[in-house]
Amino acid sequence: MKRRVFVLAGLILLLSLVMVLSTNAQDPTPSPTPTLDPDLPANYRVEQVAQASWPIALDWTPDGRLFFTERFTGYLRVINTDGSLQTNPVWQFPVSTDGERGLLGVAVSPDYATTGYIYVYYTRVPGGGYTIPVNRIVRITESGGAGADPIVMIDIPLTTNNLWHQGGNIHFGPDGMLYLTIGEYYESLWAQNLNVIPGKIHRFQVVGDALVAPADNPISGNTIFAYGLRNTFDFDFDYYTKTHTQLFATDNGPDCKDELNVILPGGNYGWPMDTVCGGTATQLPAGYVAPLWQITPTEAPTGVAVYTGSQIPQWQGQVLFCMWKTGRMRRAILDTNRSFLVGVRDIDLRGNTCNIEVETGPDGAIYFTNQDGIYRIVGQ
Ligand SMILES: [Ca+2]
Ligand SMILES: [Ca+2]
Repeated sequence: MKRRVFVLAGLILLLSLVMVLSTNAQDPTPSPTPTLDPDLPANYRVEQVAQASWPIALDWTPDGRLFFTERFTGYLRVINTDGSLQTNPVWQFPVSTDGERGLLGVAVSPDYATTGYIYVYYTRVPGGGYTIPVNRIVRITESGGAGADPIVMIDIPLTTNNLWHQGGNIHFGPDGMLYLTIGEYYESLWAQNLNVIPGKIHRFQVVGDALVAPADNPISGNTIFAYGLRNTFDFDFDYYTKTHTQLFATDNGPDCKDELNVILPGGNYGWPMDTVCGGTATQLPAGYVAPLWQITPTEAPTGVAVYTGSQIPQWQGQVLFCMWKTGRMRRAILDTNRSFLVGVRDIDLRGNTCNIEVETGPDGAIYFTNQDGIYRIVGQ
């Protein structure tokens, strides 16, 4: 038995080496790396942090409290440092939840300690001058578990038909800028149209109560950071490069080719030209960046986190991502230059599923969510 394991391990190593040599981030048709048996070191377990209804996104304040968004209730909620879930929501947003809309992203401001600012991204029900729903970023001021003073930072109008591909996550980068993922609203050509907001990752500078294009954005005077994206749900920054200017993001394929991408400033990720199901793309756009990894059949990748924690040190720097349809959590293993994929492995979640979000917590643990709650992987 042991011998068979060794032979298998040898084959896997050989296959991994072949993949290292043949997979290139610039290769327009990278081959999927095989996914191996799920793993998690034996001395780790998964515990539920809190029951919650569709927790979409997580972020922590410097004092260690965990804030999260609930898609359908419109509640921004908080878990205190003693682990107790505060009964009253911090704030309730008036959400439209048709299709893939709802209360989606949350990001604690880098200057939270002095301002109390927390940002969210949600789909507002008609009202406030709109006869149809609108996606927007709003900032509230939080103190003692209660919100106040909502300020609308940006509105991104929808049409009645734009039910799908809302994207929806916001995060502050190590550069202090606010990044947003937004799907193409199911209008595929919008992903290539630099005059519309959907189908992109945007990079904003917060100036007072406004979001503006930073002077060093890849397209002068434009908030677009990367484009050609179909429905990127989440992303995280590569804390293992000196500049942190690359980030990792999932993208949802149509009937084929889900992607994990390395997002570079100004990159064109090719949707819809690069994804021909059952055929080969013939006309790739200028500046095209091929995915780091693809998978068919689709599983709809969702949350992403570059693992920076201390609890599973051997996984530091690996890119964790979750799959909506299958509930799998995967880890992408990169080479030391952070540009080649060495392999992708499933993580054994001990019978739990990660359908929505994954993050590194301030305690160094891996946090993840599904429709029923928030969980974390901890040592025994
Ligand atoms: Ca693509
Ligand atoms: Ca995440």
